[in-house]
Amino acid sequence: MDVWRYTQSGFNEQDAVTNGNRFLVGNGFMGYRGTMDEWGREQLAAVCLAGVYDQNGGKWREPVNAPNGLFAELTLHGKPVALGRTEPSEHSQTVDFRRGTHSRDTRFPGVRIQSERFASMARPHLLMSRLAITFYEGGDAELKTGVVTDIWDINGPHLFGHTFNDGRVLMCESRTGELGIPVAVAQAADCGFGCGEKRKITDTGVYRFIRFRAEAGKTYYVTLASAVFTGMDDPDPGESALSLCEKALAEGYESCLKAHEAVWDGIWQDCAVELRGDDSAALALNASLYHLNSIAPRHAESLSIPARGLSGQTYKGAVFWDSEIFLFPVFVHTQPELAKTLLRYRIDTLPGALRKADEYGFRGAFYAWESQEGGVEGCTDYNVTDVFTHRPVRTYFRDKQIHISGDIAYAFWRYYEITGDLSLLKQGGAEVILQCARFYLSRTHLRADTGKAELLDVIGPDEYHERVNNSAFTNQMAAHCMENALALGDVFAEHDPDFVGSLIKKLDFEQDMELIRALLPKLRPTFPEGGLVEQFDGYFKLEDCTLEEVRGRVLDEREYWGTNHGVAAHTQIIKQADVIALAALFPALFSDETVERNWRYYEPRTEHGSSLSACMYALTACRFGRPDLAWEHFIKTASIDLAGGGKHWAGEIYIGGTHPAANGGAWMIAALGFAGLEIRGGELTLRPCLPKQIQSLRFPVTLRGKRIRVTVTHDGFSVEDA
Ligand code: IFM
Repeated sequence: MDVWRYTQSGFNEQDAVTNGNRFLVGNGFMGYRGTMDEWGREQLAAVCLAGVYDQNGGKWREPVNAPNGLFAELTLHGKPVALGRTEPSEHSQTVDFRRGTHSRDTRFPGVRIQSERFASMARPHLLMSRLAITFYEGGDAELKTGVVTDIWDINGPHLFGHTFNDGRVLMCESRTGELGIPVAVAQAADCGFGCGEKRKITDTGVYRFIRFRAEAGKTYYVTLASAVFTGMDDPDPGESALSLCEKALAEGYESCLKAHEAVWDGIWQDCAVELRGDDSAALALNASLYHLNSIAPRHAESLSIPARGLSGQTYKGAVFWDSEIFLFPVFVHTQPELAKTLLRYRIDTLPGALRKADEYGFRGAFYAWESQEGGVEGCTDYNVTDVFTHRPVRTYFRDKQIHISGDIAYAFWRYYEITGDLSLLKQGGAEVILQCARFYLSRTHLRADTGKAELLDVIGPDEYHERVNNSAFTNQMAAHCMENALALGDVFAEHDPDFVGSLIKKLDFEQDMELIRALLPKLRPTFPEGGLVEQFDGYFKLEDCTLEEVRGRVLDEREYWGTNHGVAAHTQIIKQADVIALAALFPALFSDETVERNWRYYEPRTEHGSSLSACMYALTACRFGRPDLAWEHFIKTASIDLAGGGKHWAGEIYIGGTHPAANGGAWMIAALGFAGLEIRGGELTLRPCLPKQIQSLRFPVTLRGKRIRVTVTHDGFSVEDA
C-alpha cells in the first residue's frame, strides 16, 4: 500500500462535496477544493482565501472565495464532456501527500482527461494545472478555460464590480462588498499544440476558447497558471497577478512543480511521522499532516487557521480555540515558526478581545469565540437554526465560552515552556496573558458566605450544557492564566528584569496583580486523588442515561442536541471531551489512576459529536497505559477527512469541511500519546505506550532550535540528531 497517496476509483455524485475536502490542495494563502476541472458553483468548486472576510447584508460574515482561474471544460463534437453529466467508463481521483498535488484520470466516451494541479508552496499566490487530453477518436474539439466569477458562496456574493481583461493573460479584478478589498485573479495558458484561441467576456467570467481538430490517438497538453492577489497582501493585485502568471508560464509547469515539491520535501523532513505496522493508519496520519500543512500560514507573519481550514466558508472561516489547543502543539514541536505565526495572530487581535470584554461590561481581554480578521467576533447570538421550527435558536457560545481567553494564554505559556524562547512573550504574549487574567478577575464572583471564587454562567468545552456554574475546565484555565500572570516576573528576572515591571506600569496593572494574588487560591480548583471530577456544579445530578437512550430520543438526524430543549441538555451525555481535555492539558494535576477513573466515567457518556473529542480520550488513555483504548480514537481522529466523517450539520447549518483540529490531534496522539513525548525546560522525556498495531514510530521534533529524531518500538526508544 502506498501510504503517501490516496486514490478513489469510480464516480459517485454523492461524494462530490466530501471529495472537495478530501482532495483539497492548499498552501496557507488559499485552498483549492478537490473538484473536477470542469466543475463550478453547483459542485462547490472554490478557491478559499485565508484571512479575507466579507459580510453581505445581514448575512453571516465569512471568508471570501476567489474566482476560479483553473476552470477548464472540453467540448467534443459540440457536446461538453463533464463528470456528472457525461458517464465515464473509468474515473479516479488522487491526492499525493508527499508532493502536494491533486490529479484526476477520467475516461469518457471518445476521450480521456487527465489533469494534475497544485497550490504552489513556493509561490503562495500561484495555482497551476496541467491537462492531458487523449482522443480515442478524431473530431472537432474545444477547450473552454478562464477565470470564472460564478463561484460557490454560502452567504455571498462577496465580490462586486468585476472588471475583465481578455488579453493574452485573462484577468478579473473585483472588490469585496463590505470593506472594498481588491481581489485580482489572472490566468495564463500554454497550449502546447499551437492552436488559435478566441477570448470572450461573459456574465460568468472571462474565457478563452481553444478550438482544434483532434486526432485519434493523440494527447494534447495544456498548462494553466492562475494567480490570486488581494489588496491585503499587495499594493497592486492586478499587476502582480498578471506578472506572476506570465513568469510561471515562462518557467514552465515542471519547473514550478519542482520548486513546490522542494518546499513540501522540507515540510515532511520537519514533521513526517513514520508509522510502521499498520499501513491504513500510516496513510491516515500522512493525510492528517498533509491537510494541516496545506493550510498552515507560511506566507504570513501573523495569521491563524480556521476551524474548517481552507476548505470553504463553513464556521464563517473563523479561528476557534482549536488553533491553540489542537493545532499549536504539532507546530510548536516541529515547526516553531508556524506556532509563532498562530500566536502572533492573537497578539494582533488583542484590541478586538479588549473591545469584546468591554462590550460585555468586563475588563481585560475576552477573545472572540469565532475570531475573524482583527479579532472581529464572528459568532452570532443565534448560531443554530432549529430543524423543527426553522427558527434561529439563541445559543451562548459567543458570550459564555469564556475559556477561550485562558486557552490562548495557555498556548503562550506552553510556547515558552517548550521552546525556552522569551521573544513571543516579550513581543506581546505577556500582555495577552495579563489582559486575559484581568478579564477573569473582572468575570469572577466572590461568594460572601463561603469566600469561594466562582465563574458562573459559562460554557465549558462540552457545548451541550450551556450556562453552567464552575466548569472544572474553565476554572482551571482561568486559574492557570492568573498563575502565569503572577509568574511572568520570575520568568524574565534573569534576562530582562525590567520588562515585566514596565509592562505592569504601562497597563496600570499593579493593583490587579494584588487582586489576582488574593483571588487565585479561592478560584483554583482542587482535584482530590482518585476522585471523580464533576464537570460543573450539579452535573452529577443530571439524568444519568446512556448515549443510546439519548440517541433514541432524536427525532431528526440534523437536530441540535444542546441548548435548552436539546436531547442532551438535561442529561449527563456530553458532546466532547471536557474533564478529559482538562486532564490531557494539565497532566501534572492528575495521577494516572485519577485519569483512568474519570476516563471510564466520562467516555461512555461522550457523544464525540465534535472532531475535537476523540483525540483527548486517546491521549489520556495512553496516560494510564491503555493504548488499546486509545487505538479506536486514534483511527477515528486520523482518518476523519479520508473517511469523510465528522458531523455535517448543527441544526440546519452546514458544518462540513476538513478538520484541522483532528489533524493536529492525530499527531498529538502519535507523538505525545503513543510515544509519550514531553518537552519541558529544554529536556525531552519519552514514556512510550505503543499499541500492538504499531511496530514502530519515528518522527522529528525540534528541541531548542535543533532537529532531533525520536524512534519508539516495543523494545525501547532512541533519540538521535536528525
Ligand atoms: O471549537 C469547536 C468546538 O469546541 C465544538 N464545535 C466546533 C468548534 C470548531 O471546531
